[in-house]
Amino acid sequence: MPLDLDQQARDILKENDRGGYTVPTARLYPYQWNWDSAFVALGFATFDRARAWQELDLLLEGQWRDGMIPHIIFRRDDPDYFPGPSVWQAEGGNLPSGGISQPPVLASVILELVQTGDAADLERAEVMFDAVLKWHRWFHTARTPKGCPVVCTVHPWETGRDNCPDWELGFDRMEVDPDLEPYTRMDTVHADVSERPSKLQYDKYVTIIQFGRKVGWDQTRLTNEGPFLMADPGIHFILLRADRDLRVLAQRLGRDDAIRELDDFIAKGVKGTDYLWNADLNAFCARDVRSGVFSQGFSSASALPFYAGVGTPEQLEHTAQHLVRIGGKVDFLVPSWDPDADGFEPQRYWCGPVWPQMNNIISKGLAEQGQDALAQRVRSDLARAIETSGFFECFNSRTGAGCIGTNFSWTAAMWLAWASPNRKN
Ligand code: 9WN
Repeated sequence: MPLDLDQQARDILKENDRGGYTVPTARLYPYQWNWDSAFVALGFATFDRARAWQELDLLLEGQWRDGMIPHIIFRRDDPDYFPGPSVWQAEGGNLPSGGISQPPVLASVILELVQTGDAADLERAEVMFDAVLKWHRWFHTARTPKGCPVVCTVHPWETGRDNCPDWELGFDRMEVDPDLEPYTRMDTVHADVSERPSKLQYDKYVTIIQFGRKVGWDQTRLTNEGPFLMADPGIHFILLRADRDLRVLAQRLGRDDAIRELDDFIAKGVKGTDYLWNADLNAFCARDVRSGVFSQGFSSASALPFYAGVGTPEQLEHTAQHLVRIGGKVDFLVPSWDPDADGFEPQRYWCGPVWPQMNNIISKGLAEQGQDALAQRVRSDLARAIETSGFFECFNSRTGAGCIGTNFSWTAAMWLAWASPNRKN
């Protein structure tokens, strides 16, 4: 059976190929998404390395002049998705795009391709280095409000964890724009409404877009004056890991000129980590920046300090204990939200399902830090969910049933690159 699944996974990536870039799934997400594409490149690399690099080339085509790599690149207008290019009206680069970014896994993916490849891979990485460094600099400047010790986020979509209950804190502080333009959601045409975010959440997502438009997508203004400002352990830990990986790449490439700047980014990330430590819960949690209030649940992003190589021995021990506790409550680790916290729903988008790409980076970090049993469980739980249900976008953490998008690119990629028993990691 696994061999058959390997073939299915390769077929999904090829079917979702739109000529050099891959859509996450047909209809529901008909464009190129930022962190999806990075994970997808790892899947392609298992059978077509040239295609893997092409995916990343096309992602970089969407980079803005200020350095941001947007969360979506719109190469055409597709009526299947809301909000499309005419709603965003964000033109900071050469292609129409979303006006926000997404978790910066790109540098880590590039390093992985280099470490598993040869001189040709290093050459491809060299061409991309400056663009990626510019993106990291953008996070450390445009998304770092004055006086704040960590990089922040202005929109739940930027975190990639759209309707995780973490973001209710930021949403509670904001009003829906009284001049909200009428809109028609398309996600609920393609997916079950019980698995998607609510109407009020969509109204607030669109309110932030309207603010972005009002300030002409000036990213510093969006950060400092926008309606939503939270710190996300996901972006924080992923960026810290990516800064470290970019530094390793700089050394491989002899780019000594970039080392000091990367060291500063890494030092800032390490120092800022305690800002996200919620001592009431003994966990790294999202935090509303303007009020200082912490979110009160362990999300899948709370499990990433291992991946970032940061945290005290006590903080890491508490984090591992949370995973053990949660592992006793669900059949499939790692749910996107804490089963013991308010708002847990094992089938509703980021309120409780298991996400393939999150399991990958969580498990990678756990394995690197000697947490072998947990790392193995996180990997085999995802493999079991895929074997049980197929290549869904995410999976109900209690039953393993597939949720939302089918024939999903990052699920296929994570199977090929990591979770398949045929894969020797
Ligand atoms: C908004 C594509 C993306 C993922 C995100 C996931 C979902 C979009 C949406 O789909 O977000 O960016 O419309 O729901 O939450 O992580 O990148 O797969």
